[in-house]
Amino acid sequence: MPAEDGLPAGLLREFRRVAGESGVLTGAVTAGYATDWTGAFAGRTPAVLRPADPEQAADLLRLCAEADVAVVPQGGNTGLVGGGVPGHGEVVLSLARLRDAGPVDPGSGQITAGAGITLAEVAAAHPDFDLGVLIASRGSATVGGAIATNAGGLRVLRYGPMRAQVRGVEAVLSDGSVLSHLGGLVKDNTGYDYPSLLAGSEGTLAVITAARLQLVPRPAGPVTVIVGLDGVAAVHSLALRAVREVGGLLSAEFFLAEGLALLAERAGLGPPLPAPVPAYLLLEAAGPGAADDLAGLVGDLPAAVGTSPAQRARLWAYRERHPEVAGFLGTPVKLDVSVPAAAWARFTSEVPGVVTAADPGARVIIYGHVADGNVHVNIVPGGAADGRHQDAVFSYTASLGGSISAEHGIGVLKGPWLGLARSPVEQALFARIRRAFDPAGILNPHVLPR
Ligand code: 2HG
Ligand code: ZN
Repeated sequence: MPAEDGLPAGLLREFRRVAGESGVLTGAVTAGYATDWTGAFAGRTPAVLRPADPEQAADLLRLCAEADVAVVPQGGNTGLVGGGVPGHGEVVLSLARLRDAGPVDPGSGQITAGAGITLAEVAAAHPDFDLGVLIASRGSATVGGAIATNAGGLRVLRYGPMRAQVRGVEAVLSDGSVLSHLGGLVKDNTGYDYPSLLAGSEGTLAVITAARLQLVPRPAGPVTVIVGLDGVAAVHSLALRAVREVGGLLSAEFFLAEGLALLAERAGLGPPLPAPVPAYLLLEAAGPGAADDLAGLVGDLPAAVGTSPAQRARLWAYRERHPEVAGFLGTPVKLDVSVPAAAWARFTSEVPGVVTAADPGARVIIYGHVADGNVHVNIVPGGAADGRHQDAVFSYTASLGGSISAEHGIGVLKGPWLGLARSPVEQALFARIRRAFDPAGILNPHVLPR
């Protein structure tokens, strides 16, 4: 078992020899790396390592492997399942300083970006291109972390999750070797697609130091609309019609009256529509015909439309600020599940009752991504956050054929429930893959089976 409390004598000095004084943090300044932004996961670390280049990252990792010291790789620390927080006294390997980025190649629409570049920076790198993955934390979330967690977000229905944007990676293994496959060829059928395997591996296989990303043409003339509806069944059927009938559809997101009321009360957001309704569907589309397609779809339903950047940002705030809502009331338990389309409306209307049956004092805020079946269940516990909320929501999700993690990963929050999603045979294979990449067993040892 890798050492987690304190460090072997002389190791800090070795870290400083590799990364310099500024590349090794100890003491009070490590606090921000040891807690997540929601406050749900708090740990401590004897050292935060901040390599300035991939070679330093490789040397630091090799030192940790030789000393049998556990490491938690960390990007922008925006994760929601505790997978990037040193909950057991691990060393933190922050990739924030790996910020080299090449130019966007206009021929292929690709960019090579260091792991510490933020998603917002990638999206802004060229006027004609955008990053297909759009998440609310894009100003802090980094390329490395977004790949390692296979981030999803607001445009998955159109462009897929982070895995689908990756054409190649550079990564370091715990033995200090550097894997590099950054050529970006679209057709490259030469064996195992390990970049795809690293996407969603949650820092357990290798540490991503750079990636070759496929960008998408920047959507032209995007139009955003919030439609008011009488419930989640109507939200679902209108979103599915939008997928079929609106050619340039980018997003289909929903939120409910309760979350909106809290945003009004705590964040001062005025109502999006003249009269309140039970459920809201936000649609965004771009390209020729987008405005007409959306108008045809919405018909006489109450709606607010945005075309300018300011109008669209105002409408998006209702949805993008929902992750903050539960935090207004307490320390949230944030669950992100997906269910088959046929079960989506039932799940979404019944899950608050499933939670309150397990914890009568809980508050439940529901919102998320409609077209890919992903519902965010944000819970402010009334009783202890002792796993009862996960038990209730995950069992219900699994009973409907759903997944206990649609986009945030397993981390430490969901580890005990992985058996609801993955068989013993699959989990044993996970452990064997892991040993092949990281025989020392030092990478994020408390996340995923080992
Ligand atoms: C979103 O879709 C994110 O807004 C965050 O996945 C969800 O905070 C959450 O639970
Ligand atoms: Zn989400």
